Amino acid sequence: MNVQATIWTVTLACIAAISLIFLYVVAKAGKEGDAALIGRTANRVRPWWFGALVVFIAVMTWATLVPFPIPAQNAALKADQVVDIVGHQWYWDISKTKFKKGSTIEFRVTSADVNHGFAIYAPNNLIVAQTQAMPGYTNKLLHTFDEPGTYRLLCLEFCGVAHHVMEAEFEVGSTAAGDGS
Ligand SMILES: [Cu+2]
Repeated sequence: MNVQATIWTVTLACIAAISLIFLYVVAKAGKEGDAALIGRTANRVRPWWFGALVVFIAVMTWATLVPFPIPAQNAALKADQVVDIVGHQWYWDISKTKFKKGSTIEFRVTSADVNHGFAIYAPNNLIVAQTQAMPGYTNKLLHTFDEPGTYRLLCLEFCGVAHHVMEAEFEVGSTAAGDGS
């Protein structure tokens, strides 16, 4: 199972668990209980729930942010190529669209008008990298193209009536970077 499918499955499991707790509370609502007993039990259990919640949040944060997907924005990045991307209503201005397999590309992404979402889809239609294209600001995105094929660039943020036509393509050749060709 890939990362996206795993996260999706975990999310669905959590939604199911919360729904079950909700249904349990609804089913129990309106029934009389021993107020003193409920108070004592809740006080005993609460620190453990709180501790478990802190551990859960720490583990999930670590699991979803390592490796951290955003490169250092103010440092020089070790990329094979730098590609400039400018989002427009409603097209992408791209300085280079053909890369070699295994090459690490630094995308410098900005916008000429409104906010756009810059997202690269692999040939199997899964997102492999994304960042915001913002007017007056350049976001750096680093991605290594390990698999050859046709990658699609789509806008992820609604930016006007023709948002859906903001498509472009990257071609990643089967020749590896460093072959000298
Ligand atoms: Cu858009």
